[in-house]
Formats: sequence, structure tokens, C-alpha cells
Amino acid sequence: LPPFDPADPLGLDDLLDGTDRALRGTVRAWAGERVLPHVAGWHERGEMPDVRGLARELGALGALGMTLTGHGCAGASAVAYGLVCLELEAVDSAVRSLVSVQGSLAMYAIDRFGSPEQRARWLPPMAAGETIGCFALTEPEHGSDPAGMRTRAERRGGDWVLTGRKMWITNGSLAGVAVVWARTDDGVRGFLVPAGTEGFAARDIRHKGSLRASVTSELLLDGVRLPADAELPGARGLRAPLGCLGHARYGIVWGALGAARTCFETALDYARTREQFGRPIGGFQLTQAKLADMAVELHKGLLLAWHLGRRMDAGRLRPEQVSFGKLNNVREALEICRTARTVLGANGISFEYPVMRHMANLESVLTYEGTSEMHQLILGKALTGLDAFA
Ligand code: TGC
Ligand code: FAD
Repeated sequence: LPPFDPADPLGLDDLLDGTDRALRGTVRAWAGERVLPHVAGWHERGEMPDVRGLARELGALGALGMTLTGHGCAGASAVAYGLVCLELEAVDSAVRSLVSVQGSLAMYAIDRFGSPEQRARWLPPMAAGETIGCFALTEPEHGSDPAGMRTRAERRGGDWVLTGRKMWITNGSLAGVAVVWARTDDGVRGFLVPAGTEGFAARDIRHKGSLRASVTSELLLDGVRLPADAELPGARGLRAPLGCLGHARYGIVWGALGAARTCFETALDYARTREQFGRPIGGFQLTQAKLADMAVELHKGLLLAWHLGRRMDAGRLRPEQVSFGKLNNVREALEICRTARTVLGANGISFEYPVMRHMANLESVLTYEGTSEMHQLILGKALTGLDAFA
């Protein structure tokens, strides 16, 4: 039998092919060199300096819009994309967020619902990380219930005029193009709003206690006049933005486990070396129970992520299954981080260690892309046939 590997107790690496393992190694090395040494300071200071340079490097790695094909996108598998999300979130959720919003939300929306001209104009620079995109669905009064959105798009001659506010938009002030969802007389539609368009402004949200290295913005749309061809022609109704969310939520199923893995590894190292009562705390049964439970949930979550990835690659992944994965893996990842924090005692609350940072980040991850309650209700509806939202 192969030896027991604490880093891979179930032998899940056997499920990956050589290409996936090589990609994982490349991204892990990049993140370890370019992000890890600096990210604690970025988080403390609430900044990600040279985010545009990092975006271009992520583009060169093929990590932006990586499951899309053509227009400079890598055409990678869902499992490969998941592994990238995991490795990026193992250093900080902010980097994974950058990639999720760029690839799974903004580029995915353009690829799936855009015209050939829109794809040709925006996807190549976005895949290269030269143009950053954002995805604006949430409003100050409408988060979990986007069907109530107030942002309006009205016809004026051949043009569209957009008026409203969007809130909590990742990369809002960095974006060269915003994918904005608005209500029309004919239901919800998507629009591509280039930065600098008159009447369009982004204001960064300060004083965040989570995802501090990520830019999160409020978008103001004050009579933004757009030509007819700014509309995404294939997007009809709320199912369009919700379809994009399915892709981004899938990435989070993997990504959250990256944060959990880092916290688990930190706790394991600490438990082996920190001594109390004359011996390593890892020798106490209560600490071992914590470590065992963390490892069980981490690797069960990975098995689930891999299974969902295989279903996505086979074109058989249902939205309810994505909710299953997002609900379980984010909730369990957060629990792993919280338990790791207790293992580190007082050091657990220090930014000298990564645990508190990851834990705080996962509080956002639990809320965005559908709160855990939304995913419980999506599953509840699928299980009972009764719609709690209606
Ligand atoms: P409902 O009637 O259920 O659905 C409306 C239409 O949409 C279809 N649909 C989906 N289609 C594809 N994928 C999905 N996941 C879908 N979910 C629903 C549905 O079939 C229907 O189509 P049609 O043709 O019949 O009209 O809509 P509802 O109003 O009852 O809402 C249900 C609910 C609560 C599940 C939905 O509103 C929801 O998911 N709310 C959560 C909102 C959310 O997740 N917001 C995220 C904003 S983006 C973000 O957070 C980015 S953070 C990124 C980062 O930094 O990493
Ligand atoms: P609310 O919807 O007001 O919910 C508050 C609480 O009530 C939650 O616990 C919720 O689960 C609960 N609740 C609501 N309805 C029900 C119900 N029917 N039954 C039971 N409980 C219920 N949005 C974007 O569009 N684009 C982005 O790029 C983006 N990036 C984000 C980045 C960060 C850092 C954060 C924190 C958020 C981001 N969001 C983004 C917004 C995010 O998607 C919303 O915050 C989320 O959908 C929840 O909306 P809300 O905050 O308005 O909470």
C-alpha cells in the first residue's frame, strides 16, 4: 500500500491527470512567489498594489476565462479551473475573487450572451488581463432578491439610458468594462458599460473587515447613454445573470477549500511544535480530534468539488448541485478556519499567521454568490417541490 500522506489522506491526487497536476504546480508556485510574501500586508493595509500587473500575469498563466474557448481563452476543463481557484484562494480569497469575477462572471456573460462583435472586442484583452471586468447585479436594496432590482434601462431613440445604483461590486473601480444588469419594459437585460462613459462612476467601499485586499465598489449610473449594441443580445430575463452565477459559484466550491487547506496546514504545524504541559499540543486527544475532523471535512469537500467538476465537464451539472457544493464547502471551510484559529490560541488572532485573514475572508464568501441561506432554500425547493421564495 502507498504510505499515508497527511497532505492527501484519501489519495485524491490519483483522480487528477498529469496536465492538471502540472497546472496546479505552476499556479501554486506563481501564487507562492507573487502573492504569498506580500498578501498579509496588503490585507492589513486594505490594498492590492499593482493589481493590473497581477491581472496580466494571471492572463499569461491562462487563468482568466480559462474554461472558455477562442478569443485567447485556454479552453481548460472545469476540474482544471477548480484547481486554479483552489490554489489562488489558498493564498487569499481576494485573488480568487479577481479571477472569478473576470472569468466566470464578466467574460462568461460576454461569451455566452454577447454578439460576435462584443466577444471580439472585449474577450481578448480580458483573457490577457489587460482589461478588467466587473459584474453588477446587487443593489443597495436588493441582494438575495435581484428580481426586485431598481436599476432601469430605457429606450431613447436607438440608444439605451441606464439609471440606478449597484452595490458591493468586486473590481468596480478597476474595471474597463462593467456588465450591468438592469430592468427594462421587457424584463431584465445585460449591458456592457465601458469605463469613462458619461454618467457612470465607481466609488470604493472602505472599512471592510473581510476581503480587504480586494477592491469592492459602489457603481452609480446617472442617465448613462449607451448605443443599442451595448446590450447583450442573448441575455433575456434573470436567468441570464443567474446562469453566470452558476459558473462562479462552481469556482468557489473549490476555492473555499484553498483557504481551508492553508488554515489546516497552519494548525497542523502549530500543533506539532507548540508545547503546553510539557508536550506538543498535537499530542492531546482534543487537538487530534479537531485536526481529524478538519482533515475529514477538507478532503470530503475536495471529493465533492472534483465530482461536481466532472459533472460540469460532462455538461450534466445542475444549478441545485452547484448550490449543494457552495453551501457545504464554504460552510465547512469556514468551520475549518475557525477551528484552526482555536488551535493557535492567541496567535490565532494575529495577522502574523494567515488563519484570521482567511477566516475573515470566508465570511464574505459565505455571503456573496448567494448566501448560505439562499443555497439552503434552493436545495429545499428542489427537495420538497415547495418554493420558499414565491
Ligand atoms: P427563479 O424564478 O428561481 O429564477 C428566475 C429564472 O432564472 C432561472 N435560474 C437559473 N438559471 C441558471 N442558473 C441558475 N443558477 C438559476 N437559478 C434560477 C430560473 O429557471 C428562471 O428561469 P425562467 O426562464 O423560468 O424565468 O428566481 P427567484 O427570483 O425566485 O430567485 C431565486 C434565487 C433566490 C435563487 C435567486 O434570486 C438567487 O440566486 N439569489 C442570490 C443572488 C446572488 O447570488 N447574487 C450574487 C451577486 S454576484 C456576486 O456575489 C459576485 S461576488 C464574486 C466574487 O467577488 O468572487
Ligand atoms: P440580504 O439579501 O439583505 O440578506 C441579509 C440576510 O437575510 C442574509 O443572511 C440572507 O441569507 C437573509 N435572507 C434574505 N432573504 C431571505 C429569505 N427569503 N429567507 C431566509 N433568509 C433570507 N454582488 C454583485 O453583483 N457583484 C459583485 O461583484 C459582488 N461582489 C461582492 C463582494 C463582496 C466582498 C461582498 C461582501 C458582496 C459582493 N456582492 C456582489 C454582493 C453579494 O452578492 C450580496 O451581498 C449577497 O447576494 C447578499 O445580499 P445582501 O448583502 O443584500 O443581503
